[in-house]
Amino acid sequence: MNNQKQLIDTAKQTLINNDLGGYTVPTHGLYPFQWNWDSAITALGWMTFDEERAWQEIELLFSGQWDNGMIPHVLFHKESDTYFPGPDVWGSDKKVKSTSISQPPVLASVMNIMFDQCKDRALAAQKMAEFMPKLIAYHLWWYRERDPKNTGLVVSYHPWESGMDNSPAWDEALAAVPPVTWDYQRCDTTHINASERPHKKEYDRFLYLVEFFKNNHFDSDLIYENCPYKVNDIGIVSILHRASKDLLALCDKTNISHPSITELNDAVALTETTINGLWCEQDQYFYNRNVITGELCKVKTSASQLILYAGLANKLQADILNADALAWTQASTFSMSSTHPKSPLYEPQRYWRGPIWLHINWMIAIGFDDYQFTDIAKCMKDDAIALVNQSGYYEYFHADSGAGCGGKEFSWTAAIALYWWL
Ligand code: 9WN
Repeated sequence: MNNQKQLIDTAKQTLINNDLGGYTVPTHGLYPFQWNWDSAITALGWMTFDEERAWQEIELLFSGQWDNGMIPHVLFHKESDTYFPGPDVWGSDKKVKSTSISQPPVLASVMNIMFDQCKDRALAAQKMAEFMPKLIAYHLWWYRERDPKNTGLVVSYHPWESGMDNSPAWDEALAAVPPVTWDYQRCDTTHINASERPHKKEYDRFLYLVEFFKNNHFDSDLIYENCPYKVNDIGIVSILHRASKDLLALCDKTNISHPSITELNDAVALTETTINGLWCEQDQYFYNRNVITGELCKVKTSASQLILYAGLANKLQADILNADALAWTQASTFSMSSTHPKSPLYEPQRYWRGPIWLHINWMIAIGFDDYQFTDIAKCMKDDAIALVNQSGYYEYFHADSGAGCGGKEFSWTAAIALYWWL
């Protein structure tokens, strides 16, 4: 058992060690660039001991924003040969080299927390004035480019965009994507045991999609029409929904008037009326949907619990999710595993097919707390603390043994510890 001071010092030192001069890599070697949602979460950790540095993290993230408003999922600020695929494969043609997809947009929710909690009010006000138009442009991009038919449910084009890369929820939709036919050399399995990473068959399709975006010149209309992989990702829908509400709250708090505020309000209202398209009456559960087939992806992953974080479940649905989650926590030693332990697709060590991810559980716990289900929220937090105490700041954790998996000295795990409970 570590003492509190040791844990805090190690968490801070993890962020400091992973700082590449204004942005924080998730971990050295395995992920040597700036990732979108990692950086947002990591800013919360920086905020607890260096507010200026926390704002800088966000500034660097905005530095890679595309003209159409998208904030890419990876910014390749500096070259590195320890990661694949790099900017050449993505066909990056922007000033800051980047990927051509985004990631779960938790940024506005993080900025809302930072605006409320930062002690240096002058700095917070100055940063907000600078960042708000960019943040609004990012959210407008999601609704305009990813929901051109106004369904209320944005689409995602790549499992990497979900941030939950090899989640079993994507298996069926991804199987319809052709594999690439060229040879390539992965780097991830040189850093990490292959049993904790996606299979080649998934990488073959991940790369096909990357090429597809490049071959279509990143043209949103063409990609929307022809992409062989299109899903309503419940994680992205939920995180975007809460973030849009936080963004609107930020506009109020900072007295920012913007011509698009009505558009954002409308988008939020629309999602509230259409979210039940992802509710399966038979299974009494929210699922992702394969937009190409119109079918729900009926695999139980914890991403669906983010619906509470979004505030999108009605009372009955929330009660059902709570009862379900209580049983879920009993099914593995630690909670909440990313795939239900009783699912035949559960693999407790393989990346997004079972392990526990603390930044996701932090969001899920907020959702349960918001709905007054405090027992489950407390259980998730206690288990998160136990995992770090046992294994340290790993990328993710084996839900049964509690062993640390994936990358070591991981930024978002350290940041979540600093912000959530230390
Ligand atoms: C691809 C950085 C990222 C996270 C994702 C996680 C993993 C990348 C990879 O690492 O994805 O984006 O190469 O495996 O799945 O959520 O943002 O930590």
